[in-house]
Amino acid sequence: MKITVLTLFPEMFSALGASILGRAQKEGRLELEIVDIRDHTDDKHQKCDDYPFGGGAGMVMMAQPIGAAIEAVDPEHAARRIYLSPKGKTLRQERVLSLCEEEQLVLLCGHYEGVDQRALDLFIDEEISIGDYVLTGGELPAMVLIDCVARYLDGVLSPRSLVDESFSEGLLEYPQYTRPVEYRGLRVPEVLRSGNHAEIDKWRREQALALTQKNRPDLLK
Ligand code: 4FL
Repeated sequence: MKITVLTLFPEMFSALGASILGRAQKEGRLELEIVDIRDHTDDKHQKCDDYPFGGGAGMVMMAQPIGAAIEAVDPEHAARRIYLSPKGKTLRQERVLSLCEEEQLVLLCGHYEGVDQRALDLFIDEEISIGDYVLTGGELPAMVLIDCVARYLDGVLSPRSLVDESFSEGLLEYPQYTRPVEYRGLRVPEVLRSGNHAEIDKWRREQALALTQKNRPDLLK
């Protein structure tokens, strides 16, 4: 999959060279292109934001540099074009899975008080929020989306972890333990060392259900 990010802060994306995402890129399953919106401005001072018509606090990102950047990276509109925005539909795992089917994504990161609506009307397919909070910009949400999608690209994640994820079907994950058997007086639950896989599955389901009831009762409805 190819993901193009349009941002005023390209240096923020250096984090994506690390870990599993770095490997996915080296092995060619993920291609990341980070584009500086400022490189596409017509303005002689490279201005990309301006005061809002109608007044109000803060600045608005101008349509022209965004339009020029998008048309430069995706001239045929081959990509799914997404604007990361607190006004979008909240990202859920089902949407992550369906986005994995796309060959190409363009992610627009907003800043300041928002983006000129005409840039969204003309160039964006969909707005996605990563949660009900406001950040300084769309860069971290874009990285969250990239991370969610990348772990499903072939080989990024072991198949075993994917199986276990669906095993807990809509519930929160059960608690995990590794060696040693005792740490600061706390022991690994005996059932997990019993070798009885029916009992282990039963225990994990009960734990997952109890945890979901406690922290996310909305998921049980
Ligand atoms: C985007 C917040 C997506 C949550 C400020 C600019 C945001 C955001 N999800 N806050 N963009």
